[in-house]
Amino acid sequence: MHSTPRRRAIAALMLGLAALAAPGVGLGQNLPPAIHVDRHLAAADMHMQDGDATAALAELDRILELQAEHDVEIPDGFWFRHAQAAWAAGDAERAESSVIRYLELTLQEGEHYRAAVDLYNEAEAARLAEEARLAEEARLTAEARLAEEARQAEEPRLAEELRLAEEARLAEERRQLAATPLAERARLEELRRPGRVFTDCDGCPEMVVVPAGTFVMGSPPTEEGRSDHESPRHVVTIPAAFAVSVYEVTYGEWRACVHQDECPDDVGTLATPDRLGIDESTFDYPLGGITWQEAQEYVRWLSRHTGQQYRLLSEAEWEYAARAGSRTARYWGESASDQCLYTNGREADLTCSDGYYLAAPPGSFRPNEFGLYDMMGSQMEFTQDCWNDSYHGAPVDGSAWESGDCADRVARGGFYRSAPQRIRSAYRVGYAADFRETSMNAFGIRVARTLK
Ligand SMILES: [Ca+2]
Ligand SMILES: [Ca+2]
Repeated sequence: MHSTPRRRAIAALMLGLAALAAPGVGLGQNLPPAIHVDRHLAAADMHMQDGDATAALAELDRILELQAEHDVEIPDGFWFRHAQAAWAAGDAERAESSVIRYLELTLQEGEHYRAAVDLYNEAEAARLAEEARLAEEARLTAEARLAEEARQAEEPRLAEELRLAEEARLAEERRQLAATPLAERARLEELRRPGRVFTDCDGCPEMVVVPAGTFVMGSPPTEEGRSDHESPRHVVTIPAAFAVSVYEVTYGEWRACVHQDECPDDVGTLATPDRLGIDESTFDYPLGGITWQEAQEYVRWLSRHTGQQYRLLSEAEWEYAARAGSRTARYWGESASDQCLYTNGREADLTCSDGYYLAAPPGSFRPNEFGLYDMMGSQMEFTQDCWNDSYHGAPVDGSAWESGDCADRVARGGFYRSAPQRIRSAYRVGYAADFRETSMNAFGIRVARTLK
């Protein structure tokens, strides 16, 4: 582009304007630097009054530049004002170093001595807290990276084990089928038809057939809220379909056993029909406050009463039934955010409301893919298994683990006062077999039936 006289005139004008606009240059450039120091001090005061500490700090920093360029004297109290501005601007590190400069220069003689000591303490505490926060953040990041590496390292092995286990299960199923007479085969097929719902007596729990299958038990190292009790992850085969009670056992169902003098009458003190506002004649809410031993009495009675094999679920069966094909932390997904659609839990840590502080009637929320309600939340459910600290040596055929710490039994699923990290498919906890939780009636029963 050619430069015309007009263009040259405009360029000269712009240069002149730029020179006028540059601080410290132009009209005031011949003034002594000390006057500019006073100007910046005044501007800093104004910004502080306006609540703009960042702008105030920038003005005070200009004074430091002037000192470096022209060796002007730093005014009295400068470092205290600098520290105050830095503190107000959220820069605790600079606030601390500036207030130290102030105290070094003035010792105990400074006009702002007391306030400076206070600011020093505050800034130091803030810096230490920030350092601790950063260290914790770095630790968590490193931990998360290691967990992710561990998860990725075990995924291929688990996938291969799962494939082989499923193949073996199907081969065994075909072998058994071939060895079964035709009429018997038809009876078994109907008996074990997944999703079939039945009741074995008036007042017995409603049952649903859960299919045979294979699954990965335990939580991945990356799962939020997990504990080491939930590892190592391992593949479990559930060799045959079995039935699981659709809901947790209710007070009404328990009363049927009580009426025959085979179950104790004195369980459950908190979630009474009166307190829950439920019609007392129905007793239609989850039984709570029972011991593992009483749960055994109930399934023994149910077996005698119906002539069928009722029992508690093994821990592996429980997790298989709860997951219902899902591999996420919860059967509705990875996060707790949808919990209120699926169960009754403690709402304090959630962003949703499930509408129940105490127990909720069965069927108040959505079931999982197997048609089971409240596997998690509502009542904590005892399983048959003895407590073991980890899954090292755990059975992989779906049977109950009857060795280990057998004074304690495994309970699953969390309950209506549990925090979200306990309302996960893999969460497990051990309680004494004779422990009765009376403050919140926290333990209930879900039953299983063998299908033969
Ligand atoms: Ca609730
Ligand atoms: Ca439950």
